[in-house]
Amino acid sequence: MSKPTTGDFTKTAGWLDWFDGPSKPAFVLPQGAVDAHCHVFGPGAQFPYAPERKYTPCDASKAQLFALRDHLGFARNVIVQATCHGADNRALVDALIHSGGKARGVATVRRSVSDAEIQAMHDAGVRGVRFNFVKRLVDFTPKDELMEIASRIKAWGWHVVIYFEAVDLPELWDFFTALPTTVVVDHMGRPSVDKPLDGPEFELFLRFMREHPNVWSKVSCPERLSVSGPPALAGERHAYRDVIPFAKRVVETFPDRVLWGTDWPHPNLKNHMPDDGLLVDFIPHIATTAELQRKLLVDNPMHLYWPEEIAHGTR
Ligand code: 0GY
Repeated sequence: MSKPTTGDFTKTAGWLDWFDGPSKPAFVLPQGAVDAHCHVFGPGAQFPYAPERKYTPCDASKAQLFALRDHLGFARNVIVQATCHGADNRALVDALIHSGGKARGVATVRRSVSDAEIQAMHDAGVRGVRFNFVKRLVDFTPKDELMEIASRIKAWGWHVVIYFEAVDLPELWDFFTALPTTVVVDHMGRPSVDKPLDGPEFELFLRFMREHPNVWSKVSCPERLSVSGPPALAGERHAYRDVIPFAKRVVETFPDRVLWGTDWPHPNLKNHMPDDGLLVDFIPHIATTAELQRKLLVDNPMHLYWPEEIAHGTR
């Protein structure tokens, strides 16, 4: 997978470029594996970034994403709208349409979205909306607007993806537990992995999942959550070790409600850019049996994003 040196590739100061030439993972993904959290950005000249964005990403095109998918051994992608594109889902929809059915999406919409626009996004492959509560990424949206959106998209069989920081879960609990759809949490609700695994913060997240069977979690983004960081030695493949007990606990406690994704191209990371091959090698540390791996990477994402293929046995 190589980057264009001209054309749609723009490097932006203050934001790290994504990792070029990711390694080939040692872990062989199960057949039909889904990268259930990744993004496309721009190209900005064709799909401009949102004026209200809090960061400007590097362009990361659909062709580059699909090349990474093939390189790592994934069969499909779930492309998630990131805040830098606001509620303008054109880059996402363009990628879905050109994926040959191998990508589905999660959009961001406002209250003003029309039923015809929702239908057009559905036809392109959108299956959910994302509500982002991370304060460094977005301005506040009133909860009544979000609840209205959730109630509307439910009619299309879509779900809601939520992104928040662990410290904000108590305040958001009542809103989250009132959502009328399946609810998918990004990156385990961003636990502080330097706090105890059995401490009150992570226990609250586990309780959130335990008491609400409609809540799922992505056990993704060790590179964002880790305090210990990437491998210190070149060639070492065991990275982000401090995140393992947290992700493993979620996978083993809720094996039928977990998803995994690369988060490529890792927007808004300022300290280091992960090698996507190393991220794939993180998976067998958190899903330690072939059965858990198949649920995490194939069965669960297929259930949520391509249910018709399971129903018709076309997989
Ligand atoms: C992620 C994480 C981040 C960014 C966004 O929508 C976004 O801009 O989600 C982040 O900065 O933590 O999932 O891509």
